[in-house]
Amino acid sequence: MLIRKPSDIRSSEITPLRAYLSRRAIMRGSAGLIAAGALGGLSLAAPLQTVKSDLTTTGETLTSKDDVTSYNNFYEFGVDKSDPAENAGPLTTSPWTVKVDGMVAKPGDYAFEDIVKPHAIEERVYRMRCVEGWSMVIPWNGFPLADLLKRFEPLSSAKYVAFETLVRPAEMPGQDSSWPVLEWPYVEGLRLDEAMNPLTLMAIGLYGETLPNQNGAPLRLVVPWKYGFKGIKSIVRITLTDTQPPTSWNKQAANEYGFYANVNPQVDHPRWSQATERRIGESGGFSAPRRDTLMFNGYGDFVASLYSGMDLAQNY
Ligand SMILES: Nc1nc2c(c(=O)[nH]1)N[C@H]1C(S)=C(S)[C@@H](COP(=O)(O)O)O[C@H]1N2
Ligand SMILES: [Mo]
Repeated sequence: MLIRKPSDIRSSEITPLRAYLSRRAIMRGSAGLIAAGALGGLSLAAPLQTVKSDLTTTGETLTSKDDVTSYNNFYEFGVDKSDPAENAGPLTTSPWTVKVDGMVAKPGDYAFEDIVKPHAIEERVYRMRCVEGWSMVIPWNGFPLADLLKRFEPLSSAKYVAFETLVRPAEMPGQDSSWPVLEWPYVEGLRLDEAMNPLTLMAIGLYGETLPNQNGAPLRLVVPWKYGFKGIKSIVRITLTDTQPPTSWNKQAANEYGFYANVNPQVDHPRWSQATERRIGESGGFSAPRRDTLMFNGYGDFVASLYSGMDLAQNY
């Protein structure tokens, strides 16, 4: 198996989304399963056809693909930054079904292919800020969550969106651990207006290829003005509800991780300052000068109005 970098692939060879989706369908056939097995648990990274987006962040140096795919938080695969890249390869991501339920006119079990098919896949560069104090700049590929939710026709009573990650201990060794840090499934949520904000992305890829498993294949949330833990990976359920949903890190330590989790350099974590951050991959490594963290991670023009009148020290 020859592995080529995306830069080696001529644009004429880039698989249009429809061809990629049908290839996924073929992979589900028995011949495909044998072929997948022959790859020894390597996940299938397919090039994506993408369109430019006005909402992309400019003027930032991209974090290398190597750092984006090898320095991860995905506790279902272990708690060390290297665990997801080491352990997530064998995760089966096809077939993949997302249950949509709660306060929607069109609930159902939707195949990943049907979730994605109607949407143009955008390239959106976003700054990403982990609550632990490091940051990256990642070229995501995906589509606005708003466009997806509208297809399910939320009822006027719906006020929040809840998300759940897959539970599959046989393929997720962190869920099999005798000392789990978190309760499974990993759960997250957004207020409906946050979910409908144009910046909120359903990502299916990065760097122009389908998501590596360690980054949350086949689909995950990306909310660039919030701490990284809001960006729930490998989503299998989306529920519209009228009550604020529980969230994994809030359940684990409510005084440290709130529901909102907006990036805010003025509100420190109880155990460390949030005023500055370390950009992963910058020369100098851990001793490189830290950058100032920006309010709403620099996306205040788009989202500050969502929180007008709210005390952000109380609603952390
Ligand atoms: N299901 C699930 N989603 C998750 C996590 C996790 O442990 N499990 N970690 C979160 C945290 S803390 C961060 S910083 C981001 C990291 O995303 P990345 O590895 O793609 O950079 O994923 C978030 N989504
Ligand atoms: Mo994080």
